[in-house]
Amino acid sequence: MANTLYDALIAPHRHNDAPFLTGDDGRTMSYADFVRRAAQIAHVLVAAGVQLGDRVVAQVPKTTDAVALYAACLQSGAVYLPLNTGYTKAELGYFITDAAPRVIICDSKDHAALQTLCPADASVLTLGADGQGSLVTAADAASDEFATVARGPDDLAGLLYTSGTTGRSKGAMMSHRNLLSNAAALVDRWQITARDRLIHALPIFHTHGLFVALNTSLLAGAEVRFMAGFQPDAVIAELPQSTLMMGVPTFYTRLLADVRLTPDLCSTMRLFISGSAPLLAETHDAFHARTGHKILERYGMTETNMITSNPYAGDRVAGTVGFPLTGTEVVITDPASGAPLPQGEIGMIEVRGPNVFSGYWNMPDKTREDLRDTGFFITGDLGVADAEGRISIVGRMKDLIIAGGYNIYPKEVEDAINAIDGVLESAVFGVPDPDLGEQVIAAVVLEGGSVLTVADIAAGVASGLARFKQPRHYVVLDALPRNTMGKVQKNVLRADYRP
Ligand code: MCA
Ligand code: AMP
Repeated sequence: MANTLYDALIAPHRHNDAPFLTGDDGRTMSYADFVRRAAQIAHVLVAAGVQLGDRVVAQVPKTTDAVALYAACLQSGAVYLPLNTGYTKAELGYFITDAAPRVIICDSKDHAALQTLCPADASVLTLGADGQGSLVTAADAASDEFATVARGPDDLAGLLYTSGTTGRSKGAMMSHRNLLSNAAALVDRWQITARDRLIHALPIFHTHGLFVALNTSLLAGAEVRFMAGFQPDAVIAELPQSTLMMGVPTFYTRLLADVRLTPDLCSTMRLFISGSAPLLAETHDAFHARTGHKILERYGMTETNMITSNPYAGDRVAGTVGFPLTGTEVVITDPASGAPLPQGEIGMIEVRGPNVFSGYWNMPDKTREDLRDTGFFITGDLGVADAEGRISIVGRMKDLIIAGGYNIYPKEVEDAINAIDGVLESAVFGVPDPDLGEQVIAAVVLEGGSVLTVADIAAGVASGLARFKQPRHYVVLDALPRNTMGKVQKNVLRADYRP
């Protein structure tokens, strides 16, 4: 049966004995083993009741079986829904209610908590960091041949939640076409081949580590050194055996802080890629001076996959995100009217192409707001194109903080703070951080007579929000600065509390 992504990414490796994933324990899963493992897991999903188009939630540690689970979802016609392992039970409850999955796969330690959130017609299976769990046991006993379920280019392959300015996360519906077209454009732009060995230290629950890094490797047949997380020691040990790395800017600033980073260490490396957050020109230049490599910066979003990239062969210009990928159109528009602006003017970045998602799950109104009838998606990022068409991102229309490549929407954090008894209102904003790019600060106004302390507020927030979203500092103010229209002036707060 034809299945767009499975046929392109996984089926061709059925008899490929080349290494695919090598974990921190030094064990390698070959491509052929991977294909067989995916088939075994596909049997487990079907036995658990998964049918065409059913969502499969995965909140699992980074293991090779977690990647096989993604492939198994493709092969069985399910929709893969990965979730950040840092999410609290309150956050998970929202996603599970919204997506109504048939199966939830979680770390063994979270089984009891997830069981209480599990819909009546769904079930929970486990996959732990040690590679053990009920999913593993069942897969070990299953056949390693599975009749691939038919899926076409417009069918859903993934549902990725992305926070929003309204404070409610939205599920971006990614089709087989969206993912395959983008992987193909990136393999072409970055010239990835079966001779590459990728250092993979990103989480696999977001577009960057999942689709950008793994779909391109699968398409090209590249080898992946699969690390549980970003540890400079481990990356430095692997650089001399590798050719490619993809990371967020924090990876590069942390590597630069290590004296072992030298041109010799990087002599087999072909390409360092950065994305998910702005790469400072000073980081780009310092990396070049230290290693001789110009980091290639690219730009993307969950809803669109990758949009632009600096060239592989041409000039990689610091502070710019390069040119639209093949097949993808970018226009810069007037944020108020939506009309295209003359070249050189700053405006809203809008994107159209086979990479752009089909809409938000269960949110037709929000989809209509962000996705025009013409097919252009309104990114919320402000940019400018130079005479050659090279794009630079100069700001954001959306109220968003990016820390270490993770997105934090202030509204969601403000809602959590405002819900605490004794808080009148709050404003959450980002300030520059040398390690994570930005860090989260909260200005809080208490109700008259409230005896709340900062520790009380921090504890109240911790119960509901993942650690990475929690403010690093709180300031208690008598009133928030507002303009004459009554709007909170976050620029004033940012200037006042800049480190
Ligand atoms: C960890 N912490 C963070 C972050 N990461 N806090 C804010 N922002 C973060 N990104 C918390 C930890 O819980 C811990 O809290 C404290 O900060 C210090 O942790 P540390 O050990 O330094 O963190 P780490 O484990 O080294 O992680 C930093 C990291 C990681 C390596 C930068 O966050 C990471 O891998 N980021 C990549 C995110 C990513 O893949 N983004 C792509 C999204 P405590 O001390 O209290 O315990 S996809 C996307 O954006 C689009 C599509 C695109 O274009 O790619
Ligand atoms: P996400 O919602 O996690 O998909 O994050 C997408 C957002 O990350 C984009 O809208 C941008 O604001 C930001 N982003 C991604 N890549 C870059 C980059 N290279 N430079 C600046 N911002 C980026």
